[in-house]
Amino acid sequence: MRQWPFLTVGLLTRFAMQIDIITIFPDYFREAFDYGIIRRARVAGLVNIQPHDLRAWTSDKHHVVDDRPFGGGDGMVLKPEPIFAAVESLTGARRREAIAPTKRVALLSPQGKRLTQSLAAEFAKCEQLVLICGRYEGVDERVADALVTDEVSIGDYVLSGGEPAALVVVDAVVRLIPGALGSETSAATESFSDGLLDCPHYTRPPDFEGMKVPEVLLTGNHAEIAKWRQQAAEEKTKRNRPDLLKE
Ligand code: 6GU
Repeated sequence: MRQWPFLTVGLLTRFAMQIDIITIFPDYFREAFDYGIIRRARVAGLVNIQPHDLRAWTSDKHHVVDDRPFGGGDGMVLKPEPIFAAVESLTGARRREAIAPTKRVALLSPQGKRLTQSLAAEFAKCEQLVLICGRYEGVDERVADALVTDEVSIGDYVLSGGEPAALVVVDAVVRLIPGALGSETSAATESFSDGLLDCPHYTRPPDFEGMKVPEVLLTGNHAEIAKWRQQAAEEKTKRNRPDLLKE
């Protein structure tokens, strides 16, 4: 019988997914993957998540990872050499064209394409995902130009570094690995999988300080409940995310 890292989930046999995070703050991630679905997926052997200190790939005495920008300006820019060396040692490739099609190398930066549920689903299919955490001031553009397969942003706001974005990507991806969620249906019924936000949910008590749970949910009429949920999801989407309804 094949042992780890092969896994059989349902009828499929696959590798444990490898996620490597290149960062100047590896300690930032110390406990981040020890909770909930991510912990469960790790314990089940579905995924191995490893933060790496970028400074390990420097060759100078002071482990310098950044330098002043050509052309002047504020802030420091992450140097290309340690990042190319890190990606080469983790993937075997130091150019985008040489990265195996089963692998993705993503630079996290506010200049990236937006993370979406469909990009997360693509990442969840690969055998290795390498996340490079940029700094707010910048990363030498040759990384985006020649090394990575994807440049990814998590939204239109500025973070001081890619580390919180890496947490977001890992969470969105790991829960889509087959076997990571308790029931395989739950990923298909939540927000964005059908282009709408999720419907509202209620639990006991049926009357909380005068705020009542919609009557239909208490009836046990599953056809009516399904109709209500679809309509409530549409209304909520229209109210909070009208952009999702415009095609
Ligand atoms: Cl991936 N990095 C930074 N620094 N800021 C961001 C971001 C990433 N996504 C949105 N804002």
